Amino acid sequence: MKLYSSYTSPYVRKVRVVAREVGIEKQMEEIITDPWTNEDLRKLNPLRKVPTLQLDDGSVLFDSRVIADYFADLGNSKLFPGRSVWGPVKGRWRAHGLHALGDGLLDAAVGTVVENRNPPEQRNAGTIARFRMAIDAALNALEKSVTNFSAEPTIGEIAVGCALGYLDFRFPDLDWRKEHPTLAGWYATFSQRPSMLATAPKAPT
Ligand SMILES: N[C@@H](CCC(=O)N[C@@H](CS)C(=O)NCC(=O)O)C(=O)O
Repeated sequence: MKLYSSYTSPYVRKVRVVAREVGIEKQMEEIITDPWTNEDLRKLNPLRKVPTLQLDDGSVLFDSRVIADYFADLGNSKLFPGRSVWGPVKGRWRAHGLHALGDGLLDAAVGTVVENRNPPEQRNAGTIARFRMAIDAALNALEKSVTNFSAEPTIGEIAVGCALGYLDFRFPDLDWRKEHPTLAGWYATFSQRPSMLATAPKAPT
């Protein structure tokens, strides 16, 4: 299978981390592409985004949530706590809720980066302020809930780890650790996992 990816996308990083956590990373070939300019990517994914996964039978999966779930299935892992005949597996909604919060933090951070690529006179200050409020509130919510994080990571912890890594990569002046010391302590350990070390973002493009 082929993973259309980039070295800097945090959504791609999330699926790369999952692939390594569940041990299927050698089954995929990575094709580095620029989703902003590669119109051929749209033939696979009408949204022209990375990550996009093409399976060996030619079928295509996107976005990162779907690809990560697919990888977890392939690796027969419990990263996405599911359902049993007795109902939701313990921790199911905590993990999925944390995944949504991590992705939402990413959406606000990536949205800010994209907005700031516009010439200064075209940037929307209101949009940037709205994203900033979401980033700050998400960090505060994570600081409150980090003591409930699972010691054995789920997709929720992975999404949060990738989001914090992205803040360090693109917002080095944010200093989020100062106001969120417990989260910072968790991330100091989480970021040393082999899957995180192997997928650290490369220089900004
Ligand atoms: N919700 C999507 C977001 C993916 C996404 O926005 N990827 C960015 C790179 S960070 C992209 O490909 N952007 C190209 C575009 O928006 O045209 C996911 O989780 O996969």
